[in-house]
Amino acid sequence: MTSRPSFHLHDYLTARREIINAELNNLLRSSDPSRRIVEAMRYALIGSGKRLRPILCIAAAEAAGGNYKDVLPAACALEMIHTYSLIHDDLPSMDDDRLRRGKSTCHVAFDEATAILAGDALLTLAFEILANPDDTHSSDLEIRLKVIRMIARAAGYCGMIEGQMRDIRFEGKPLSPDKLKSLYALKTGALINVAVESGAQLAGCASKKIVALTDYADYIGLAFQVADDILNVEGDPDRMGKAVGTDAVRKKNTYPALLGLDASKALAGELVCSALAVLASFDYSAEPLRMIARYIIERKR
Ligand code: GRG
Repeated sequence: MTSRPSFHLHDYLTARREIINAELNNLLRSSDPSRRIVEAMRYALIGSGKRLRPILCIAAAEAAGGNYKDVLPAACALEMIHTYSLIHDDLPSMDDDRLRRGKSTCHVAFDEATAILAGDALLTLAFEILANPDDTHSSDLEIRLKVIRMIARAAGYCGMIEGQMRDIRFEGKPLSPDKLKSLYALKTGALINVAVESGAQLAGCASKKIVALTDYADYIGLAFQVADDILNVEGDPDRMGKAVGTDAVRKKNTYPALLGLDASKALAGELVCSALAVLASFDYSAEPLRMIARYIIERKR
């Protein structure tokens, strides 16, 4: 009898990050690096990000029987969209943060106008990559079109942007747990969900499995945000590469503010258990997704 190979999340994350970072570099290489806009895009994109969304896209493709090569451009496009959202979120007109990914935020390192344009440029480049006709890996055009639309909706005014709008509008005004949950489903959950679904779709996953994978993504998306709220209270700013304690200062609606720290930690644990339960019918190929679910609430950054 052959025994199952043991799975090491750290090695998996390191290997996938290397592939993603190399491809992100490659995708920006064609642009003249001395141009100020390219310099700002590269500054924000290349560095110490966890690459969670592209890794989820790849892990979902693998769980669906596909290969990382099938989804690498889409995975990189998702990281560009995520990075754009961080650049804009850090702007003086939004959260006015000075530290991100262990270094000065883009508008501090460059200037506000350049940071706005770098965010815009990463967002549009993401869709240029998704629609690239020379990408021979994911050949089914109907699926690619569906994925492009899904990603646009998740990032746009019915997804992440609406979540950010609510976050700003409700700052300092108490929200019910249900309203906070739907705000987070939009602000953070939508992009995490579409990372998983696009990976599965591009790998040709059967629709029944896609339902399970998107349920998994909903659970871990919320768990990720609850963990982020907890880290904002008790995380180590040096390890996280960004300021902590900022949510309380801004009177943001968060799970620790609403439920307290202990109940928030319990909730994060329950969400991960639910995420694992919906993957019960998946074989060993879903092991990365299972381990990532656990990592999401155990991480220190
Ligand atoms: C400005 C359109 C627009 C949207 C902003 C996602 C978002 C909406 C803002 C980010 C601010 C924030 C702290 C959100 C909470 C969760 C989150 C998305 C954290 C950052 O993501 P990580 O931890 O970051 O995956 P890295 O740097 O590892 O990629």
